[in-house]
Amino acid sequence: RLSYTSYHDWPVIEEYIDGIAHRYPDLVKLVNAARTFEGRNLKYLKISTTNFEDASKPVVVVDAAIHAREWATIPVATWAIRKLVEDVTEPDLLNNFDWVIFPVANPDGYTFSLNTQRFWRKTRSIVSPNTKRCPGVDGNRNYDFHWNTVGTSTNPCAENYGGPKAFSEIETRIVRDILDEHLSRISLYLTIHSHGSMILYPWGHDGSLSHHALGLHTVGIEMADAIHTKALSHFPRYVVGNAALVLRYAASGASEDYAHSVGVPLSYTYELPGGGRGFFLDPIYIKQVATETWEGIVAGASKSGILF
Ligand code: 0X9
Ligand code: ZN
Repeated sequence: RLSYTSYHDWPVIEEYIDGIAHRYPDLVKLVNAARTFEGRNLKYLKISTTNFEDASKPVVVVDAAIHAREWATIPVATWAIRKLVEDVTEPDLLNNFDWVIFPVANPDGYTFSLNTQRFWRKTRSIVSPNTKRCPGVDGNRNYDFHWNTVGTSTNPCAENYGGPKAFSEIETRIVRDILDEHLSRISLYLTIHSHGSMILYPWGHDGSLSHHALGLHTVGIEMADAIHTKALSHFPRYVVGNAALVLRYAASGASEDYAHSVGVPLSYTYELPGGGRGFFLDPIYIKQVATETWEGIVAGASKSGILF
């Protein structure tokens, strides 16, 4: 079992993911999707009480830690695995949905943030000889939806460098492929970020609303309410709304916009609560944030099933 009192490095999390797949072969399928620039495995779990490949149920897709420094997003994803596999308290949610959980979308960046530069955000790829000095691409500017148009940079040294082209990064291509593989039945896509206590929905590149805005907002509120029932007053209450409007900046090439653009009806960015020091959530709050966020995921999945 993984502890929720400290942050773990990638090898520990990788072992946990492998161990779950090994111990629950009837429920969990490990997908070793690809290798990163630095040679780590990009791995995610397919969780299904029947056969995932029957394609009979709606799918909920959750990814975390595409941004390296957003450490607290990883325990949120592994907690979801725990509640679906090890300690099932919502059997309906497990039975009625298939789940894809991708707990560390950017293990190279996460490792660099843990060991070398706490506030590292991007991947670690060297995309051309002239990016050797400034490696890495902002995964959340690398998706192919209005790519490289707003809130993004063409300077490889910038924090929000969108990459030499859309989907230049293996990390974002894997998420693209997950979405593509199950598109017709993905009822909910959540990408977990930190921080800010926000639930954000499309369109984040220009602040306009999609035709699904009513559903997006309604389910967003339901998720925030569910989190609130378990939340500590220590953290601010979640704000729900359009990504560009709530954040007060537009940014293109983000995954929640992309997922929605290809047809996922309910697609959100979660910005988890932050500690007093911004991206650093005090480890004493890891378990709290993991359990309260799970309530949001539960609410979102249930509602997505009704609407689907
Ligand atoms: O800017 C981002 O990539 C996200 N915030 S973060 O602080 N985690 O970097 C927000 C993305 C919001 N979504 C869109 N702009 N579509
Ligand atoms: Zn982020």
